[in-house]
Amino acid sequence: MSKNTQPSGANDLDAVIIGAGFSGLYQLHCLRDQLGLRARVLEAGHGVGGTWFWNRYPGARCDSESHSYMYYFSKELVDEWEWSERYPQQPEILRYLNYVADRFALRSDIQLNTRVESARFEPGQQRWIVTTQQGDRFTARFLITAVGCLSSANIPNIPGLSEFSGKWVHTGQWPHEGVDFSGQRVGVIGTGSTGIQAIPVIAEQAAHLTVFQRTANYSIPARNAPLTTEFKQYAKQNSEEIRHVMNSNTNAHPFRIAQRQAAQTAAAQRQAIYEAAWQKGGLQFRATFDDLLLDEAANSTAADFIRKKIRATVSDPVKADILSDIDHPFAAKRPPIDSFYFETYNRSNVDLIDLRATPIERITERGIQTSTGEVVLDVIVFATGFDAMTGSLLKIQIEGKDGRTLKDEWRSGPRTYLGLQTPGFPNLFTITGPGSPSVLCNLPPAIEQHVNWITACIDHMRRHDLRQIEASEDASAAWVEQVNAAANATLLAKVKHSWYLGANVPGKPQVFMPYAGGFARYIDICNQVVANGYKGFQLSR
Ligand code: N01
Repeated sequence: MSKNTQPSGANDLDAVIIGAGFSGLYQLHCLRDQLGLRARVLEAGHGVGGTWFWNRYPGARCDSESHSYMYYFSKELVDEWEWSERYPQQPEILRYLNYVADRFALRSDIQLNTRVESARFEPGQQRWIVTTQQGDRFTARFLITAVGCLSSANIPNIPGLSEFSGKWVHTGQWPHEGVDFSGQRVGVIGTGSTGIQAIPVIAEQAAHLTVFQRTANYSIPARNAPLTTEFKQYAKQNSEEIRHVMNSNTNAHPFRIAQRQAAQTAAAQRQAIYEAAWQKGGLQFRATFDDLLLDEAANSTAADFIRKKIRATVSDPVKADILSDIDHPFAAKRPPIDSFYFETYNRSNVDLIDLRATPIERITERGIQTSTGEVVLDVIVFATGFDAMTGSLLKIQIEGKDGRTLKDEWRSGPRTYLGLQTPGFPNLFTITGPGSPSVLCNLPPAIEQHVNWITACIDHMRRHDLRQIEASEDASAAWVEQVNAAANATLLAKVKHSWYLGANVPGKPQVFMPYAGGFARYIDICNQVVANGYKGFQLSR
């Protein structure tokens, strides 16, 4: 970077970036190609792609619409790339990210098969010392984590798993050679977004599928379809407007939340609005009214509508009861969208077990033992989610300026300023970290905003000959309060068993992690911080 960093060897860099997914690729491009810094991405996988490199389960597809699930920083890239479907499948997104890596010649500065083990800030040198499992050692002025919010697999500790004689897999660590379900008796544990995508596809391949459901879930039909030529043209010709819409609303999706209230709308009209949104499909259902996440009565109008749809779709009344007995407000947990999920329960080869009534007792050599009997299985699929937002960060031993580790600092929950920095950890930036809108958003725009902010900050430091930036304790404490207040103003905080709160991982502190005040407001706050001389950060030479 500047004259005062003076790299002395190949492994002495201006910046180390951990992870080669959407975040890491763009951060490398910005630091290397815009600022001219010596930056390297360290990536554990043997390919780029992050989430989309690992999550190869059948039916893996993005819930954001393809024309919004992409980078917008380069108009040429927007014009060159063509998506085939309304929601892109995992292989297509992986192809896109590989295309980006080639298009911007990023590979020469990405080191694959390299898992970062530890990072320690050396206050005397004002540099990070980064070591990897493979035995490399790097030093860098800046350390930027781009490890993803949903990348640390949560495999529940069910007794007996090691005795199971069949095959078991977690959806987030899917074997690259695939899993052949033909002729197999398969059990899927989990009915979150992932399970809801995988179950219909596995049901078509397997001899028999048993779904183990702990918590019933809402889902809206995705209505996936090939994109028309007209739509592809529209998306390219209106890319600036689409980008503007994403950056000026709550969830960074390419549609606006309707400015009307379900609670104030006549029942027949409300029904017609929900029906139209159901037919249109996708996450836009959540945007039909602007009080759905604020008012329980308003929310229950949407929840009741979906429950009736489930009952109308599933022909077996017992299964319909189990699937529609949902214990939380609609969209207060991340709302899934699906392709023929509820219809799948009408297949003769699909059973559903309600774990609330008949919990899993253990895994046996032959299958899964619930309180009422043993289900014999050849394959168990864990669609059981992730140690979200903090899991992948805390697997790395990150030690700040006073020798305190991030794990210690976050013992009672993540404490950040804007999700970007933590006091005590100078020059460490986290892309879409806890305390930022992150998982409540369509992620690529949230990633671009964070990367742009970090890049501009580093550029500012370089131009002013500053070597160190650190979030202040006061600013972080105030921000944590704002994050809590934003969540408490919505129904999101009312759900006790949600991964937004860390409740899905035993022993994890239960703190609402993402910033729920909206993406547009968050952008505004970040911009204000810069306009006020990086207020809340301590910058020093
Ligand atoms: O994980 P989840 P996911 N015994 O945590 C159940 C993103 N995503 O992988 O609700 C029995 O939501 C658990 O039950 P319960 C998206 O943001 C994006 O599905 O805890 N069951 C639940 O049913 C999403 O929200 C895309 O009672 C157990 C399920 O497993 C996030 O990833 C696609 C259990 C876990 O659901 C995570 O979704 C897919 C146990 N011991 C996912 N432990 C895109 O399109 C857990 N469960 C971009």
